[in-house]
Amino acid sequence: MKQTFFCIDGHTAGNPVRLVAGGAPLLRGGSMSERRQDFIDRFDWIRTGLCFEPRGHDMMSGGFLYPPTRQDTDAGILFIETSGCLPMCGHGTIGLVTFALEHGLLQPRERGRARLEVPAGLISVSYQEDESRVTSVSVRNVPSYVAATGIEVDVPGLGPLVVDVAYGGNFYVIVEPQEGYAGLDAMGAPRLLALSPLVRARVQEKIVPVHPLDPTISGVSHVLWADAGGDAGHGRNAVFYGDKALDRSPCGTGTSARLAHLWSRGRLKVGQPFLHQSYIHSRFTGIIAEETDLAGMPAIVPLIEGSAISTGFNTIWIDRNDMFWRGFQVL
Ligand code: PYC
Repeated sequence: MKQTFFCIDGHTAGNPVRLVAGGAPLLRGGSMSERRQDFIDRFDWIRTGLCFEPRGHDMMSGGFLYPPTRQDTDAGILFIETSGCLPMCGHGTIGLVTFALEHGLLQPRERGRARLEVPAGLISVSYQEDESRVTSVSVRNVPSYVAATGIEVDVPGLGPLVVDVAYGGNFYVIVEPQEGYAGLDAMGAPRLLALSPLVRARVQEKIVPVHPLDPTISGVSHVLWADAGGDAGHGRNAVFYGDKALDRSPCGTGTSARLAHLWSRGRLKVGQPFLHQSYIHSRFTGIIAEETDLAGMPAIVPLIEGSAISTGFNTIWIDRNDMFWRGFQVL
């Protein structure tokens, strides 16, 4: 038996986005968080089949659009990625919304804006378009906050580090330059890839953050190596996710977590633009739209702006006779 998926492939600021426009399974649940749990329980093979080799690769990321579960939203998004089904993905949202609008798969009630449900909560997007393309998307993300500070870890091959944990739709370890970490270029991609799982594991031994409103969102999943931006921006970062992925984009949920982190330290104010570069120097602009309260905790509402490019249609089938129908990773 084959199951066929009609996809629009592309990238947001260099990181892959695969919009699965046909072939989405029917999901149970009254919210995207419940649908995410149902997908994880019954259909995770679709994620691994489409994201892992041989149909995907270490960085593969994407999602499905679903009908909304509420009357006041335009659509729901379920994210899939090599690391799992994320509660929220910023570069994914920018890409999925861009491709869906360009191909008439998303038709918001109000031109230029859409309200969307994601597993992490409600978000909204505003977008700019010319005759044939969506030229930029700004995501008003879920409330973001700092979950823990001053965590001391001893990382084999690196030594002691002091790190913080912040939430921007996923929980991030944030590593700022310090004695053991002189910055992105001093470290280089191969060392970032080798050290990040160790940093994440050491932090996971010390803290398991849980979202105050949704206990299904828990645990530190991503590592954000922060750096100064140089002449071209206010900051640069490299985000590690899954087992072998270094985000090619500046990472939307990572940038959200970083905005909350800088704000909590008094280094960024509401309304102040933060031009954030990725490891490969692609860019998002982050801005704190407002301060808020999340279950009694000080938090911010981030806006993340960027753009995406589609690269083609991709009809993929998963054939149960293929010994690699679930996909594989080489770790
Ligand atoms: O843009 O939020 C993001 C993201 C998460 C993982 C990779 N990119």
